[in-house]
Amino acid sequence: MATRGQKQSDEQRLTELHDKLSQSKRVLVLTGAGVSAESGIPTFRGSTAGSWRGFTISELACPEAFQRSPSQVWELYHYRREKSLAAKPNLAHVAIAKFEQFCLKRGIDFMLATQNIDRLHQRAGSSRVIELHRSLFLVRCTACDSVTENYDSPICEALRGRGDPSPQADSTPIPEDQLPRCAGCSGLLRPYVVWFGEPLNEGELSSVQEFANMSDFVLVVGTSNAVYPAAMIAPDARRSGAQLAEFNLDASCSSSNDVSYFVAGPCGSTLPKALPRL
Ligand code: BV8
Ligand code: ZN
Repeated sequence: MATRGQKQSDEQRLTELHDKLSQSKRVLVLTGAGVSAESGIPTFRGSTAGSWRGFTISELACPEAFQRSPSQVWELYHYRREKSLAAKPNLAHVAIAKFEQFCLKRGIDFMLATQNIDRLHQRAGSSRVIELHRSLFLVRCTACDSVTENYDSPICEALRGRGDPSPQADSTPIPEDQLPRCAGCSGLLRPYVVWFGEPLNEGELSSVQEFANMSDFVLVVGTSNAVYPAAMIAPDARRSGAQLAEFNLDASCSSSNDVSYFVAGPCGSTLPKALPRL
């Protein structure tokens, strides 16, 4: 437990960070699953991790799993789509959106890059979000490759009531012709997220890397920094001269051993204190 003296110095550090951010010229915010944890969306790793039928995320978020069982993979993504649609942005998403407005007004270059696929940043009012792993609300046809946005709930009738995360849930495969299909060619649709083993959008990734490497500050929020290439962004920026400020429940997840500010605690409480707003 923090002593009174330590609490005071934590507050002083937050004030110092707040002041430095208002005087910055360029700031990148990089977020991960922890930023949505207080909206009720489970993380993948750490103490707030959820589990879907006992699988790890990398066992199902890959092309091989979709090939083996499109029904199982669609159940997982249907479950996550419905969970995200029902969730509300929390105080951390709002603090980041307000900080963007502050930066815009003050002429500070600002970029938000997220590993999340839930679209909660956009719903909190962030205007330009780089979605490194794309989105739960994009689908791609496996036959004609067309990509479309899709917010249908459920995405198809056969998935209604399916996707229960418990290992005892009904996992009878849904026939492929009843899974989400392309409106143009009737081909099987897939969730258009970046799966393990698939490349990120090269242009977007390099624009984030370039921005990070020229930033005064990179704020690393709610990520275990375990997934590449996103995990390299903060340490590379540090080597290029950016200061890192990290917001996480747990210091052991640090993105670099050279973090200027480590802010421990739920980011819905810590970010509103650290980020300037108008
Ligand atoms: C690729 C979308 C190349 C899908 C996801 C180098 C070294 C080692 C391995 C690799 C490497 N390079 C590539 C790899 C392989 C692999 C990889 O990184 N593996 C890891 C596991 C070792 N990477 C890839 O395959 C990538 N592709 O490199 O392609 C290529 C090039 C050319 C041609 C072909 C291929 C693609 C990776 C993308 C995977 N897709 N997401 C989906 O979600 O279904 S990643 C997955 O992890 C999640 O979805 C999420 O987006 C991502 C990152 O996780 P985090 O966001 O950090 O979340 P996590 O749960 O881990 O942590 C949460 C944190 O929050 C915790 O620290 C917790 O303490 C904290 N927290 C909790 N609550 C709070 C909080 N903090 C503050 N406040 C709170 N309230
Ligand atoms: Zn098609």
